Amino acid sequence: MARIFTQHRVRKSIPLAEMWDLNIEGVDVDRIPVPCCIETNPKLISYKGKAMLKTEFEAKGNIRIEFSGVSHTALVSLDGKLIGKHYGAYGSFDYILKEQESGSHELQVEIDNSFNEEASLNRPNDYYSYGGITRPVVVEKLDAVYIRQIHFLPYKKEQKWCGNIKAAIVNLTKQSQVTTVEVELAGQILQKEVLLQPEEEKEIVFEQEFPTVEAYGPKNPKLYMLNATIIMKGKIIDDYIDRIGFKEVSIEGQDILINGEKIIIKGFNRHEDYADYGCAVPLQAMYLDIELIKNMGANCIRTSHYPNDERFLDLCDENGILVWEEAHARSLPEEAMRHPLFMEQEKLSIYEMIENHYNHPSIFVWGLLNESCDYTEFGRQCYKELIEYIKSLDNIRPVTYAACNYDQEVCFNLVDIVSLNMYPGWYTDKTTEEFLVDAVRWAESQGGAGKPMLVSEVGAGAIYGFRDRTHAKWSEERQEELLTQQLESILDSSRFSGVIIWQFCDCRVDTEWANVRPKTQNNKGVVDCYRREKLAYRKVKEIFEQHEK
Ligand code: ADA
Repeated sequence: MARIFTQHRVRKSIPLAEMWDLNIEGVDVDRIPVPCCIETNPKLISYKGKAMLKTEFEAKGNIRIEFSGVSHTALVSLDGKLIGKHYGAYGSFDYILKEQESGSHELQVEIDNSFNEEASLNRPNDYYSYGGITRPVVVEKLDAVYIRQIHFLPYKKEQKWCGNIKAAIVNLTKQSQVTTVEVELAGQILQKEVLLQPEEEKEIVFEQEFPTVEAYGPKNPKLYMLNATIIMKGKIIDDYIDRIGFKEVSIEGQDILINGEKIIIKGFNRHEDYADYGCAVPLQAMYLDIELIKNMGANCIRTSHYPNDERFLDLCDENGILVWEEAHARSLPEEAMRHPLFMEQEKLSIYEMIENHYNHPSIFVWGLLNESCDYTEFGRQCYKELIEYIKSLDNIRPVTYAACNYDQEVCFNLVDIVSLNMYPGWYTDKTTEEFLVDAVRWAESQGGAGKPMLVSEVGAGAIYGFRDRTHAKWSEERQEELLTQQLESILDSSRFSGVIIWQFCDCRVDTEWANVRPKTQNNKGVVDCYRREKLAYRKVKEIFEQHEK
């Protein structure tokens, strides 16, 4: 996994070139960095279709190839042989290749970012479906046995912190193997002897009290390194390092609690989108985003509308920024949810999100299906099946989704937190106060009675640099004025557990949205796509800091 800390000291990564060959029929571009959106090349700025990327690396024996994100479909071949196909621009996936010949190997990835019948979650939308290997790729050398995954679950027992550690260990050989699994965490060393049958995967579970650790929270994002190793015949042959936090999220009546303390959410929706780099946001830009979001006094980010690059989640962990992470989907009508591939593709996005991001202490809620069909019996069955699937993967964190069908909603009784998107003063003349009264009525009467409520989207558009004394629509003044009214009303309401502004930064949208999106961008950012502050930036900072809790 590409992380911002060292994940392996023993397991070796095989170096990959930063520039790969690129081949698109009829296009005169033959090289590209990885990671990178193909749209970064001016000749490909609006390219939709297939592209072949290729590189070589030296290896032998067992190897693991991991892609943190390929947008949106990847056909992966090694030495001319297809090893897998993956759909989903925002999930990590990997391939294990055993007993490779020693020498140079050719890795080929055919990507496809076109809107097509096999990509149920990518449709012309109010964000852009970029193309390319948009997140890091790693190739690792594996020994006879390796650690596939570690999940860490912190919990309190009689006021003491405890941890449940699940390690998935895989025997890559055709012989049975005796190994020792060792986990070191917060000064404690846990060990178990394990017999693995040929090619067996086994889950090893440790339960342990950690009486001296500090809790993880927004004000004290205390992280601990969890170091797991596989020992065979007295030698460490594999390791897996992760960072964890001792945090519990719970719901008490209408309140969301972190470690037993009520929290008021003051957050931003953030698209992974940066000017000429598209969704392949460089780490430097992620770092800048976190610093700007912290500077405005925010304590939360919603990864609208897909799982994020894990390095960004690492930054959120380090800074105590709470994360609402959501599976990929934006505003799917019933016909899109009836797509024959929808359910399996949405479940894959959910699986990759939770399986790979489970340990991040910053994640306090899982989200899904933003503004989708939650107003018909069919839609309700989809939400129900998918929420049950989320809970089967993580039955601790609460689940929510951002709703906008108001008095038509029929799914509020499926979620732990009722979240609503609203744009008073922008899409409707209704005031924020009127909207909040209605929202509570809709929640109370449609299955959400007594549950915590969040305003998951609120905001207004502004074209960066457009200043206007009349506060005309799209001026920075108008955005500042509307956000002021919206935020003050919501944060003054005791019935809501907080607000998530739409949105942190402007982002590119598909050309089909150009009629309603000046510059073919969603301009509701408080900074533009180059992170240049609009008037609203300082106002949000002032309001969030006034409501410091
Ligand atoms: C919706 C949607 C966002 C964005 C927003 C807007 O709430 O969830 O993705 O499209 O509206 O800007 O109108």
